[in-house]
Amino acid sequence: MADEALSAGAAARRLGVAVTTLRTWHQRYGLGPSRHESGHHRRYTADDMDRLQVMQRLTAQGVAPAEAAAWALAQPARASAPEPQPAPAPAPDQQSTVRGLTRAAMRLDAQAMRDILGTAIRERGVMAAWTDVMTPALIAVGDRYEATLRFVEVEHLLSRTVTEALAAVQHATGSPRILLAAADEEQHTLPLEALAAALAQGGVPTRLFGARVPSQALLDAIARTGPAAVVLWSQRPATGDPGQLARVRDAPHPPLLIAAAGPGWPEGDLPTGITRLTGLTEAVQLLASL
Ligand code: B12
Repeated sequence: MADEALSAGAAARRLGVAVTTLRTWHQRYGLGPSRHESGHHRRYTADDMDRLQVMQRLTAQGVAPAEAAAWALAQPARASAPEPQPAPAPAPDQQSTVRGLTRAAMRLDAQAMRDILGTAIRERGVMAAWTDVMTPALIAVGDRYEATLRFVEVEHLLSRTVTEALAAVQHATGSPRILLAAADEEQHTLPLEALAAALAQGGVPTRLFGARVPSQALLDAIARTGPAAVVLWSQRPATGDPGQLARVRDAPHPPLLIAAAGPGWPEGDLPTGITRLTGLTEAVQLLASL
């Protein structure tokens, strides 16, 4: 199709995607048609189609659309490079695991998800399974929801299955000195569950309180259990009120370490005495060393 330029409808048919998907890719990621013919809508050239094919392949594999689009836009044009290099992609083993998990989630196949997650945790350990397999699948599903406002059921079943897989990791024995909680009204807990499972695998017990812990309940739990460390997770700015952290710090017997984790906390300074955690590995290392 050297000189052929396709309408949006023809391009969508050739790729097997909806025209609305092409429009979204155009508006959000700049993957639009580039040939202009007077009196006509713009048309998709061979180079445009190459880029769309990369976008389609990577998103089908579970790569987040923004990242897939970056690879697609980085494709060399045919004229300047007669043999375009295929877009580099994550390592095949990890890539196919993420693809398998994302596809199983899309078809609501909980058993297949359980099998994939169980194997990933067994073979890679919790930390790599979370970072290399669960996180990309969750982000892909979240992006799909954001782009379409559909597949909430997929997000729920995937979350539930991730929770089950992480909870199946054997608990560490001993008296827990680490308290893990989500901020008030915060329903996102999976990263905390990954943290609890990773610490358990390293023999460190924790108390995981889970979602939506009101400030006063958190203070009561601290007073009753006297933890050495408290990690408070906020996923969304709506729940990242730093006042919650300051109240823990000002408790009569504050923990040695008070950590704010998650993208919901404000980017600038947090109240004095609060440690910010930005990744699972860092969090495990710090907490295990206490
Ligand atoms: C699963 C999920 C849910 C599940 C949560 C289930 C559970 N038990 O946790 C359910 C269905 C409940 C849910 C609900 C909602 N969700 Co939701 N959800 C997600 C999803 C798909 C994954 C969340 C997750 O676990 N992320 C963890 C990892 C995968 O992502 P991350 O936090 O960006 O990771 C970074 C860091 O946090 C760090 N990191 C990763 N792991 C760890 C671990 C530790 C210990 C540390 C320190 C750091 C760390 O590394 C990453 C790179 O920087 C995200 C999509 C996404 N992109 O995250 C949406 C997402 C977070 N949800 C979103 C929204 C809007 C909602 C709802 C408001 C939807 C609604 N309209 O009702 C509600 C929230 C209600 C509430 N009061 O909280 C938005 C948030 C947008 C925003 N910034 O405000 C997102 C981003 C989806 C989207 N693209 O629109 N959600």
